Amino acid sequence: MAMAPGTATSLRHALEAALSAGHDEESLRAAVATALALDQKEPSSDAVPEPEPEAAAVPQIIMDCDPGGDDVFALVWLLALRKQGVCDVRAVTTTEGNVKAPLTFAAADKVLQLFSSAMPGADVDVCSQTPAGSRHGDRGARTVARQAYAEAVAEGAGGSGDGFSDAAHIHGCDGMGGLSQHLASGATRYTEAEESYERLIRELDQHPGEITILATGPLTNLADAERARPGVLRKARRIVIMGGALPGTRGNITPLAEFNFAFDAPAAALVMEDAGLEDIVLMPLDVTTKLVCTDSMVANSLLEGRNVADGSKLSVEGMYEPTADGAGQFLHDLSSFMFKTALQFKETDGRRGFLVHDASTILALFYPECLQFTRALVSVAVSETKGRRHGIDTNGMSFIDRRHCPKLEANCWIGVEIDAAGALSIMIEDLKQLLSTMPHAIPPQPVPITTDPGVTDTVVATTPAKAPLNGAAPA
Ligand SMILES: [Ca+2]
Repeated sequence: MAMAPGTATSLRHALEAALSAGHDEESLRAAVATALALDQKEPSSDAVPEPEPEAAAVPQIIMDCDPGGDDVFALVWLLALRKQGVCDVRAVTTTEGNVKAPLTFAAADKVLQLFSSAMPGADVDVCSQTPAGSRHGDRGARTVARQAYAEAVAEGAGGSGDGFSDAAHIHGCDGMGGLSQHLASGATRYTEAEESYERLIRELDQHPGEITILATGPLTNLADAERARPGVLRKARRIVIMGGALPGTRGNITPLAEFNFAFDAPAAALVMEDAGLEDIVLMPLDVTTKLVCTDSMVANSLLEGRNVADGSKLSVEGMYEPTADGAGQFLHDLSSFMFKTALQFKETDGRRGFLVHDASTILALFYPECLQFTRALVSVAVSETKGRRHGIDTNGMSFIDRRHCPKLEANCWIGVEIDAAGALSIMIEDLKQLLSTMPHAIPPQPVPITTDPGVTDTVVATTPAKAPLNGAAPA
């Protein structure tokens, strides 16, 4: 590195002064050192400042989700990576899926509140989805529709209990095993939050080529964005989707279809086929059903030393607090709930664990070395849902052409093999690190907390909803 002019001048003066005074070598060294130190403290005005190193660009992420126990784990993992500084989370856009839209909004919002103490001042917006009939109306009409829908959902309307209209039998009536009643809400209500698909459009329009979308629910919001603004999805830097099942892999809502694709098959078909995307990263059941997060991983690794039993560390008010123990307790209790339903629906080969399907999207983005991919054109069948007569139900079925003939088109990189043990150990370690960064106690300061009594506080699920007759087990 070239020496700054001021430094050379100071050194010369120091050397000349020391030599003229007849100093010995030690004194000479001291004089030079003093000159250098002075020079560092008082750089010459004509010194050229070195440019600040540019911050490395990290993925700018929007998570589109329908929490959902495994969505919750994926979201918390994402927060852990944000805490590590390897990504930014611009928003969470919620969609109807595992449970109704007011409940997926509440679940995402409450989880973000719980972990907010890990990232003070870095709030993440949660966006909500208006019922389809009013989704494209004016703001007033949407608010009215959302309010009415939230009240109806709070009263238990909308679920058929057949495993097709939602997946509350797996995830609990509130999407998180009835635990939401013990979690504080943020300041924004379901009725007031930004519309999910409009947030997607806004971000993609304002930051073309920069946004990565992790989609872990039905693709309704992505499809709505594309319908409202054709071509907008092509502005995404990357779209990673948990969905589908390749031919030969059994579905989890029908023998042929995966839940996210079947729940809104027209949306899945639009995103996969009609939007003109060429590099979707798709994580189908072929790999996600290998991600069994076990009791041992949670109890012995993630929560090592925390000594939590079900609900043992709730506050005196019966709430999970935004502390390391409170968040650890929540993850423990959510896992315990998911273990039970996973066993009930025979998802884990008898192991006490649950499938973290949605965490596969985090894996694909940040730890692709745990995966092997194939390239193909994925199509999605759209047909009239035939419910339990599933022997002929192809709705939401995804398929690829495996014949050895030239392929002129492709739209996906599809995860086909996974190092599940490696993937799960990484997830657990990242989650553990996040917990370790959280405070051990709440500082005594007023925290603006509101609740949404019409939605979140009246919906209490301590047991799974009515079991579906088809044995469906969606993500
Ligand atoms: Ca999901």
